[in-house]
Amino acid sequence: MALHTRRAVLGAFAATALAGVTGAISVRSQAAERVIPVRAYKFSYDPNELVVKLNEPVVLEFTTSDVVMGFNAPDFAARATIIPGQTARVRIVPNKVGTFTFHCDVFCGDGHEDMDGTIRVTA
Ligand SMILES: [Cu+2]
Repeated sequence: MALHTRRAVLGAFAATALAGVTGAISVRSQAAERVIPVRAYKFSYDPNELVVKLNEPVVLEFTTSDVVMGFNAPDFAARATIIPGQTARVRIVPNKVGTFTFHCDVFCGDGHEDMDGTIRVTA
């Protein structure tokens, strides 16, 4: 095989491989759910108001570098234990419009009782 022919073959292969990757990404983004990163601190969440749309599934991703904390949203039967160095994922499908409270349900220190936030579900 002449050198220039081999290059052309390799080029075609690279283009095909790239198209495959691009295709995979676009398929994935269509199916991917909205992710909301939430950082937990002693004794707050950032952000502490999560605004989501009715019936649009979201994945909350909790991280912390402080101590073990919790997330509990009783209106959506959702909870997680947030462990330093790990990511805790909670999937919620907001099925009602309104403002709902979530709170920390793992005792994490003196400010624990005030550690809360809201999920605002809009139509
Ligand atoms: Cu706590």
